[in-house]
Amino acid sequence: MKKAFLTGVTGQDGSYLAELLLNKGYEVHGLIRRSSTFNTDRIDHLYRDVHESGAKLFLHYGDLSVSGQLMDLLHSISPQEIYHLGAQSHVRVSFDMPEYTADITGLGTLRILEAIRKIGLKTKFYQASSSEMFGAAPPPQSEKTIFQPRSPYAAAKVYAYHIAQNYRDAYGIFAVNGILFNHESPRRGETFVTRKITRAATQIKLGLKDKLYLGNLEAKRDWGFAGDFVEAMWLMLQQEKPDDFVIATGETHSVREFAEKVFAKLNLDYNKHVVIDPRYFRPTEVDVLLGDADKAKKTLGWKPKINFNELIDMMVTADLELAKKEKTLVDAGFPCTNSQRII
Ligand code: NAP
Ligand code: G4F
Repeated sequence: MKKAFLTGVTGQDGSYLAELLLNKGYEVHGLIRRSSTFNTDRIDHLYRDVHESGAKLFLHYGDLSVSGQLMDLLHSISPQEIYHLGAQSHVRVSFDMPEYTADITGLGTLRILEAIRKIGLKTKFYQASSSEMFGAAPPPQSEKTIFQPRSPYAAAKVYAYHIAQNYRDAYGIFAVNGILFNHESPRRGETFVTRKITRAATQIKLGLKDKLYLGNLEAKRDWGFAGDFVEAMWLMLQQEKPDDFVIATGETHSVREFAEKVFAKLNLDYNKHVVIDPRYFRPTEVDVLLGDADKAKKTLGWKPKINFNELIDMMVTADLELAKKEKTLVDAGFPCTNSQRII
């Protein structure tokens, strides 16, 4: 039985990847952070009590800032595959917390690579690189495009990308960079723009709120489905040689278009509810991301299964169900706190 170690297992991608690996018969070990509230919602459906026989998902407390403990964990688990997905992953927040972002998103990668090197672990390593690294580079962006990072997050990811390549060249570690364009799902964090829109629009539909405050509506993104994208991660680690791959749908849409489609699907007038709030503008913006995933198609045989409209349908349907549950609570006299959150 193959063993995989995942950082970021409680995140959007970690949950889909854990599902995929468990379905393939892997034993999955995930790094989780201690939190005063539960942070395992996205993987609770996968977890079986370790005291029961047949448990295949094991969770370990740790943090990407603590190298000694990462080393101890990797030494004791000795996984054949490591998927490093953990990061401070929010671009806007990286302007508020640049040092923390550099530490976790940049140096976190180095800490794992150093652990692999020092232990002498024979393992394959996946680095969650990002299309945000392309920044100001004109579209379409491919593996050959020069990075022009536009945020502390992107700069940290560029460091992580290069250090993964360096450890591949210097120490022969099987390290790959998956340069993934934006990917979304009903499990997307609620402060990323797609989910923020589908959550708010469905709550507006049920009368739970009236306004949705957004920043730059003209930015364009190449949005795919997270469930499709984690398959590409796995495929990259099944290759004989380590290499770097762009993963994208090859279509780009503006934030405005995404919001208009969501509101139209719910028979709502977008103009009555969407309000621009400059607090969501970024000091420097990435205007257009559009990926060229030709190399992944040819080498990995990967292509996305869910298109833009299907992604919107999936997210709106799931969030409408969530909003209905919230409405039941509100009607019963319990406050719905979601609309009060700062996102
Ligand atoms: P996400 O939902 O924000 O998940 C991030 C994960 O990292 C969570 O499990 C989080 O734990 C964990 N984490 C954060 N800080 C940590 C720390 N100090 N120590 C240990 N774990 C920590 O992100 P995602 O969308 O799944 O993305 C996965 C990875 O791909 C990230 O590296 C992201 O930067 C990258 N990426 C994402 C996209 C995208 O469109 N989704 C595109 C390209 C690249 P908690 O649950 O406790 O917060
Ligand atoms: O949903 P976003 O916050 O995603 P962003 O910045 O593209 O980053 C995501 O994708 C990257 C891959 O390219 C990942 F590496 C990263 O970890 C993350 O998953 O914002 C998308 C666009 C931006 O241009 C932003 O300015 O939407 C615009 N936007 C407009 N109003 C907003 C809002 N973004 C957010 N989060 N909130 C708003 O109210």
